Amino acid sequence: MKRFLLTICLFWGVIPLCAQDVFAPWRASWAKTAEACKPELSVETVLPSCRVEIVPDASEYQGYKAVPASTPLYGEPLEEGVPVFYDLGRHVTGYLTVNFQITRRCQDAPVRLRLFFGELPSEMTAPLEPWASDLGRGWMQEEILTVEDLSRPLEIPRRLSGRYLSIELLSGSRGFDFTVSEVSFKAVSSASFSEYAPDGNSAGALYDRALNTLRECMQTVYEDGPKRDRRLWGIDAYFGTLSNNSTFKNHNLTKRCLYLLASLSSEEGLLFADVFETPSPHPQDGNISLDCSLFYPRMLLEYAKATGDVETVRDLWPVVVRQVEAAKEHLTAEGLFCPSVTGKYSWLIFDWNEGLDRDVQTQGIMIWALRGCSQLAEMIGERRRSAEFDAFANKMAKAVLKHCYDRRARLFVSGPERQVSWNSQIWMVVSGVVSGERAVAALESVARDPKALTPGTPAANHFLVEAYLMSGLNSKAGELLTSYWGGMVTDQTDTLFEVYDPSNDYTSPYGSWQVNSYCHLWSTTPLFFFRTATSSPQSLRD
Ligand code: RAM
Repeated sequence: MKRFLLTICLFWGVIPLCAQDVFAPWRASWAKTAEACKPELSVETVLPSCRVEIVPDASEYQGYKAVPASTPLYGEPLEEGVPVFYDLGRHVTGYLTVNFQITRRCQDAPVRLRLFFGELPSEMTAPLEPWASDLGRGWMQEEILTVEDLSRPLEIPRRLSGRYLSIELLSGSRGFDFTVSEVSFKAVSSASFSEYAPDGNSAGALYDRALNTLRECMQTVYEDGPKRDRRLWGIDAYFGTLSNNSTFKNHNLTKRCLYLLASLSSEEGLLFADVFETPSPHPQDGNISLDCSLFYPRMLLEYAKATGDVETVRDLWPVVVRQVEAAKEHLTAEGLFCPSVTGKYSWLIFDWNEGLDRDVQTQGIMIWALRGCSQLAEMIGERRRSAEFDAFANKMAKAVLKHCYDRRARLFVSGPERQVSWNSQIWMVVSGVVSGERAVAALESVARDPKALTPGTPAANHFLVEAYLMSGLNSKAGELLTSYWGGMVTDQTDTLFEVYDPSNDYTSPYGSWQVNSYCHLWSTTPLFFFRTATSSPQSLRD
């Protein structure tokens, strides 16, 4: 209670906001709680299901597939320049060990090997040079090494994530031959490997892939993608919370992430968009994003709704209030988001969508966050604060309806160019600015506009499903889950992707599809929709 009173003092003027570190009274305790919530990782040994050949097939995603090889799993002597490929049978994250066996004479020279670990068949044969991405080539799971003693297990220290392995002899010796005698992989996750094993759930393959993806991303934090970026992002953790609440219910993982983000916030009390756990917890400095920080109250709300843990809401209340108060500095007096007031934020993150005008979207995200803050305030008995949050949300809703709603076209337009985008309509529905017939009209009007910018990521499409469900357009929600997420279901992968464009297998915000993550947390929320929609009066399946 003392902490809570201190909060009241801090945020209502008794402790001056000009303090060096606004969260100094709580930061150490938040870090301690985050550490105390660190989960143990389950470990499962996975052996390859078979040797495979990577063959072109225009009918497959990105034009390649892995087909079982006629050769035995082990025993064939490695030939220089001829890689051998293994399929581990499913996407795994963890640590690889390879054992070798001399098949002719004895080792008389060190050998140079190239190991490559990938998520898709196409990754296994695609050239890495010239490197085309603006992200580091280091993300590619390629290990070039010299082995002096093939009698010892080769343990790769780097954590790997994917499904396919290639082993290539770059340089051997005429004096002897050797083969791979065993490949084994220690898969790790903070989610159980047995619970919720693919059960042919009525949603079938999509549900199973979403579950596999979630399990892979649930490490000692919610990782956005276990191959890349391998770290805690505020936005992705929100989606992970929804999916985890609907499946594994490892609520301590969510709690850890909430406390870790809080403990690593800036001295001005702003949340960083992403944080690292190692070598010791630290934020990606310089990466503070207004829209990302507004997902935090909603993540806390989903955690609190699932657990009833009001104490944590109270403990993290200063973080919630600070994010919203700071965002308010970017509004006009009328309550309209004004991006020109960049201030403390480095960028707006939501949705990889070239050319998207984010004014209306950010207005919606903030109203959505405020509505969440109002519910959190109710939970901790702060009725006056709850009413204040709602009143401010109403003010912002009134302002965006006044300035950005095109009554003739019956949809919202964003920015000085009055841009029409799906994202603007989605966020005006999700935030409750429009509902009922007006919400349906906005979603149907934008669908009729061929020039309207479409959602850029599964994260944005998640909110389109939400908008459809909130507008009673359940069959459209079901169609979108089936067509968009269903489009990621291939028999060459068993996870869901960071980026997916039904019209272009090679789309990438990074300049190279090879560095895309094909196992990404924000794509797992069919797990949430299948669980919650079936409990709603109108199921996704109606
Ligand atoms: C990339 C990843 C990550 C996302 C950020 C905004 O780094 O897709 O998951 O949260 O962008």
